[in-house]
Amino acid sequence: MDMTTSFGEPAEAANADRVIEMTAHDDFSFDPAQITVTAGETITFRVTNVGNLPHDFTLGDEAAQEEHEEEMAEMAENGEMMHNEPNVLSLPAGETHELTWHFTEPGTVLIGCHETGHYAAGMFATITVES
Ligand SMILES: [Cu+2]
Repeated sequence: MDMTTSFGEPAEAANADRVIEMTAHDDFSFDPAQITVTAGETITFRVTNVGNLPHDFTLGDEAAQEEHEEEMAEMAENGEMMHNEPNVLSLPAGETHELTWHFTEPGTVLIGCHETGHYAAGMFATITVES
């Protein structure tokens, strides 16, 4: 769980200030698609894949999204599985998983799905971190 980034850091679910329920859909969307949090808040995202396709949930700024998109593409080519990263949830069809994150800096953070083609199709949500 050791990961500190410009967009925050992983946190324990027990320390969450609130829970945001989200769904991932086969039309390449997350609901809600716009989320507002406050810098300093710790949020548990409880995410359900309500579709039939696998999806994932990757929290990070634009650079982190692009990096993860490349990693996923390489892994798909090599037939590898995604390893555990504290800012990523793998969401098989029908499953619900949780990720808790402490937001430290004001700015914009994205949630992207990096199954092949999904992010490019617009599968992301935007988190506005207010000061
Ligand atoms: Cu997806």
